[in-house]
Amino acid sequence: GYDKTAHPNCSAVLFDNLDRNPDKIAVTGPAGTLTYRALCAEAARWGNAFKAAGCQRGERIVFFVDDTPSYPAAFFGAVRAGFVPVLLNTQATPDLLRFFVADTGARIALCEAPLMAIFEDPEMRAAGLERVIIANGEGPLADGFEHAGTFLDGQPATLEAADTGPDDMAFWMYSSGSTGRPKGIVHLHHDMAYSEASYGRTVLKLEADDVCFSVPKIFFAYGFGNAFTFPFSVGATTVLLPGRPEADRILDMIETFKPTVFFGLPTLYTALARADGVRDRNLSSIRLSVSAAETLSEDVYTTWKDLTGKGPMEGLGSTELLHIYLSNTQDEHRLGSAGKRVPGYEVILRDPDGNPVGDGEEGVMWVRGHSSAPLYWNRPEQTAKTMRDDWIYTGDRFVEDGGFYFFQGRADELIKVSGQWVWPLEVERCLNEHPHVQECAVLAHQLPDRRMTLRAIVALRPGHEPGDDETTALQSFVKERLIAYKYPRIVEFVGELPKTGTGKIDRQALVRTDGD
Ligand code: 3SK
Repeated sequence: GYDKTAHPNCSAVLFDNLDRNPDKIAVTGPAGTLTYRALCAEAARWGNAFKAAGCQRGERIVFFVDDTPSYPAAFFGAVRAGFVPVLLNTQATPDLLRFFVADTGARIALCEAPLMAIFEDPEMRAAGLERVIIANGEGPLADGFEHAGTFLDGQPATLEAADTGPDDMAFWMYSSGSTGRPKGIVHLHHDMAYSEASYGRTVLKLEADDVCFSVPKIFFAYGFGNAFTFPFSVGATTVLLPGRPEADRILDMIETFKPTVFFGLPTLYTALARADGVRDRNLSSIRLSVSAAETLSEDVYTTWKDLTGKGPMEGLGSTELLHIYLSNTQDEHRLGSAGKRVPGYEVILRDPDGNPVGDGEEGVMWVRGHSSAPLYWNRPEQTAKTMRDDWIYTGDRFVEDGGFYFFQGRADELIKVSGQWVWPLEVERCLNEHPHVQECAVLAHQLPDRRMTLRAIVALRPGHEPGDDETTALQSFVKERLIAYKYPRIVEFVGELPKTGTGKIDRQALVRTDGD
């Protein structure tokens, strides 16, 4: 029963609550609490302020902000007025940020106060940026910068939605870009409503009295759905936490704000499951936990189940599709799988020639559904490669068993070691099962003589020391569990693996340090 014409402007996801339950708490957390009435009023002021700043329909505004109530206020205000927020990873380097400003053509940026130095770079101005609005700050500012309070001063607290249509551009996010520059992923006004009608309604099934807490940040499509689309669509509450997601802080937040639905990533569940004193914490408010993006180890799944009564419900999505299209459910769960097709999405596994694979055979996943981005901004070649007709080529390899899909690695990751094919992910999963391993990544590594081999980067659990004995033990473990030639010839030990701004293991950073 999804009719996209019913969704001409995605600010309705928030503003529909004015008729439904205006005095309910929409957002809460250490940076403040707002009811739906107050949040819509703030959003209207933001939309009016962007209009007063001369923004034109479809104009991009870059958002370089953390998870506080200012984020939904500015986001929903901008889209309601017909402007296009671009949600940026706040860990972007100055070079990347300059690229984002130039690529979006933004004149106006919204920036979290502690991050503002990055916008002082004169090249940002050269790229066309005129004004930087500082969220959650105070004190004197340089020319071209102004505090949100000044920007919003005197703006009316009501705003009619612009006459956008369901297929108009609403907001962008950037791909993390495993090769080359990130790509601007353009989402349309009806896309949020579609992810709510599919994953939201058929898998999550939130109620108005739910309290959602997404540790993955709003700029990440997963966090955006968890913190905005799903809770606001049913009038629930969302907990927003700015700053670094350290395990102790997250556990404190759970005890203080008592979320009923908790969203994380495998790296986070691993850190929480192994955090000191976690068994003494009160996690009883959580009725449902969700994990996405990468596969959770059995050990962490089981520990989280012991701690909260239920293991995380695993799913997989993409920024191109806006949210999750494969998921386990509370009733149907297979450990280690990304789950079944979410109603509303079609999935198909194809061989490299584009033909559907036979039953039980491995293939690359293609996905189709109405929340898919129609294009990458200004990137016709990449658009043609990924968005074919209305299908999205994911580049992820899967096998299907009884409707459940099992991730097998990326289509471009297969390497030949000693003349035989190996998927680094298979070795990584094996090492993760070793009782001394806290977390690890396994990468292809080219030796000086151009032969390929495997390099494992391993963080050990407390109480275990890096060294030759540990290296031999890990290599033997792989040889015994898999097959001899798959063992990692190189094992490096680190205290902790680097993470991307979205909380995944930062494989690019590991590749960059390769050979150091
Ligand atoms: O990585 C994922 O699984 C994911 C899930 C939801 C939305 C976006 C992404 C990338």
